[in-house]
Amino acid sequence: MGIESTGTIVAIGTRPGEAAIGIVKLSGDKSIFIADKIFRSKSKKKLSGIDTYNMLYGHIIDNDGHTIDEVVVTLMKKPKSYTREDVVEINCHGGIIATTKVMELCIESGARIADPGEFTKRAFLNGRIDLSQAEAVIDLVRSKTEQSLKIAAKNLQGNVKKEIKRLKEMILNVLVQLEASVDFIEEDLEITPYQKLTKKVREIKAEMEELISDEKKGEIIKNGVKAAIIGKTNVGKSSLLNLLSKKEKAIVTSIPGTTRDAVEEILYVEGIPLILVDTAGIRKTKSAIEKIGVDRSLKHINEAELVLLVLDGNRKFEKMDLEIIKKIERKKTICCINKVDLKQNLEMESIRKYFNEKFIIKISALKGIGIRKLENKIKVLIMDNGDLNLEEKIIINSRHKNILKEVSSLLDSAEKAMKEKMSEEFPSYDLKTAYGLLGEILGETTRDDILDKIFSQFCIGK
Ligand SMILES: Nc1nc2c(ncn2[C@@H]2O[C@H](COP(=O)(O)OP(=O)(O)OP(=O)(O)O)[C@@H](O)[C@H]2O)c(=O)[nH]1
Ligand SMILES: [Mg+2]
Repeated sequence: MGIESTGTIVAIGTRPGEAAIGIVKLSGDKSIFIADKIFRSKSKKKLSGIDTYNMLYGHIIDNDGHTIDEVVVTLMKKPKSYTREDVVEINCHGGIIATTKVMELCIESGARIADPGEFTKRAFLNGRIDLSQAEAVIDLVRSKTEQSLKIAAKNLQGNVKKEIKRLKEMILNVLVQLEASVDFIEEDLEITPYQKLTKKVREIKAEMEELISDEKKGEIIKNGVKAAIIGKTNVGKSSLLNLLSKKEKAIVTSIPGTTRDAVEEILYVEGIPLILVDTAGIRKTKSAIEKIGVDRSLKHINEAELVLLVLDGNRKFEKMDLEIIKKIERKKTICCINKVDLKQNLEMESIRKYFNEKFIIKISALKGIGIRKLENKIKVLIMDNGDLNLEEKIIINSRHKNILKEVSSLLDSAEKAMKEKMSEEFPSYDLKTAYGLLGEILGETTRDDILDKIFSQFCIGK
């Protein structure tokens, strides 16, 4: 795709298919000219003759003079438009034929079809937004929860941009002082204000560490967490999946070994997207099919970040329960004692040895008992006790995080150089590199292939 973007581009900005309206967007120098060629307004006005942010009502006419659609056309003149170029939006009646036909007419009149994300790319190349804001556009489009939408909206407003600029400023400040000290006291390094500057570097690093640690929460909100429901057969795993997802997704029967294949469902627990898999009950079996299912359960345990272990409160603690517990030793686990509506025969003392009391809870998947509590525990465990409220925080993405990690180790190196009283070129070099790296977050110094990768994630017409 190359990083420049030239010519006048056109795309259908709405989803193809039956809908109330469909929008064809034009951006570039010839937008107004092209639109005027194919559009006849009721009032006989031309787009070239009206002010920006005005609309005209009329018809799109093809080369043979046939009416293609009845439309409303909006004009947004440069530089106050999405791309900072002349933009024309043609609101057609929804439906794939009308919009496609209008787009084809635009192409015949000199536009070219836009690459995915090319409108946003132009907004970036023309300096209206920085790279973190362009990334926020993708996040906004893809948001599946209210929280992730809020994060994306804030980043689109420049939350990340402002913060990174501030950090850059702070590094620059240290650099300036470092270089100033060189000019004045060439021989006597002892007088260089290393101590003061080391402290500043550490402060900058601490701020970055906070951004890095909050990133994980943002990632969870955006992409969800993999969780697996596991346990021996017939304990109520599928019943629990159905209850949490409020659907009759998995088959429930009183026959042990009902679930053979893993059943996956995406659901939201207190705003956290959970990719929850119900697995085949683990037991020793001679059935070849069930064996495969059990193997898959073990694989899901490995992949899951969170495990919901289900035990049957009505049955005694068995060797198989213990074997399963051993397999999940290092996993974040909530131990769900199911079937509390029945007589309890499970020896609680054998369970308490393995789990934190806080994460043992009694439920009934059949009657819906203890589910609110379970949902709350899931949230607490996933968020490391932290609050899910990310409104006050700046949430960066994983690309930003990787850059910040590099920057952070450069700051370490600068700090070390100063502590060891090395000559100032050394810390200065580290800090300059760090400064440049931060520019990659904003798109100032980002390599073309990375830019291309980011913009290619967009849908066409954005
Ligand atoms: N009384 C009572 N019965 C339950 C409860 N939860 C599940 N059951 C019953 O236990 C039986 C097994 O439930 P499932 O959800 O199929 O159990 P499972 O763990 O998925 O079983 P497999 O797929 O065979 O491993 C069914 O008859 C359920 O109705 C509960 O809380 N109380
Ligand atoms: Mg099942």
